[in-house]
Amino acid sequence: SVAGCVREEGSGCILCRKWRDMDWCVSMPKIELHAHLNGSIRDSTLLELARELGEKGAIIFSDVEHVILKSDRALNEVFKMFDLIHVITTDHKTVARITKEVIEDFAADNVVYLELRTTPKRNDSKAMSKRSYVEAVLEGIRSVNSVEVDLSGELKTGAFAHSHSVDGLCNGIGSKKIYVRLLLSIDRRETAEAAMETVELAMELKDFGVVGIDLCGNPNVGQWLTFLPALEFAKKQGLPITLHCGEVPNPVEIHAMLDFLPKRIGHACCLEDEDWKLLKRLEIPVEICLTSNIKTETIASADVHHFADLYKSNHPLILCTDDCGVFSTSLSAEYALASSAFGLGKREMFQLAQKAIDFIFASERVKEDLKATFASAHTKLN
Ligand code: 6MZ
Repeated sequence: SVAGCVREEGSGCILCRKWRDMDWCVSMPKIELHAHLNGSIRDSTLLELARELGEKGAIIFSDVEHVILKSDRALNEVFKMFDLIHVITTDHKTVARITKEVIEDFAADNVVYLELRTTPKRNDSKAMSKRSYVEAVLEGIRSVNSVEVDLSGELKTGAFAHSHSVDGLCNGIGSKKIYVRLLLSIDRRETAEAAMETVELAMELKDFGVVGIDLCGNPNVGQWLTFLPALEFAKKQGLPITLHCGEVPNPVEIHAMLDFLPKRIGHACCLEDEDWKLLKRLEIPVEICLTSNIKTETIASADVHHFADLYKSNHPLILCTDDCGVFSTSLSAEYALASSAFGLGKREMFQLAQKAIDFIFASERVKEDLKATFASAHTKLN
């Protein structure tokens, strides 16, 4: 039982039951396909880095402390928060550090395959190019030593940590392993040239863990046509693409995005009837970010979320976190939320998590490995 245990006739204590459900969601292997690196930073790390910058006089710590700790933010405020985070995480060493921690946190939550996305950033004052930024991210991935990391088939074995309560559950051999792949994001504030540079970089790093391209950023900024040449080039080169689509109402853009036939889309909050029909006909998988959509007030509440309709229609969808730092969530918490809001039982949650294998951008070999991981976890969990 948990602190504050409340006895309830027949079904036991609600708090204990919630606690047990969350525990079960943690113990289940999961696949994360929509997570932004700079949105997934631990609050404690952000505060520590901000305090250091404050001591150097670069920022005023007391001004940013409450901004970091705030958890409910409307959509436009979220992008201001990202500007602040980017000031805090500018140099190569910090980029590597946050990457390492983000992977450790997803692994601790029993995420067995993580497609982490991030925007390669050029910053002349830090001698940072888009390429050196991504190299710092790769360095961070390679420095993880609390869990076995598979980055592009290149296996890095560290000292396995068994300190997490869920260790050993997901691959059935008593140790933990996480596949990490990268998506390079194009930010909607960028120029057509910068977008093309990101795609070229992704092509160069295809053998080093980069598996695709994302278009993200403030949906009220930028024009679809600016990014189209770079995205078409990526498609021609065989790079899978996912688009943030319909985070705000923009019928013309939403239609153009669906016509582009991306491999997946993220959010899909503000589609009109015609777009839903098209989306379903094209069977484009949707990355669903419940907490993010609710906290940014893109969707009023879980019970009116399009998850319900898509799930009922058997449309391909994947539960994701978006920004687990900014929105104080975890992938397990997203499953627990889906379970309570839409009445999903353990069997349904497991099937939903397992189905995500079909939509990853990594190779068939990885898909086969993940199928084995889920099969083994299925035996243990049931
Ligand atoms: C659109 C988002 C986002 O790339 O610096 N990002 N873009 N909608 C969202 N919903 C809330 N959440 C995050 O990670 C931070 C960047 O990810 C995008 C924004 O462009 C943000 O600057 P990286 O690692």
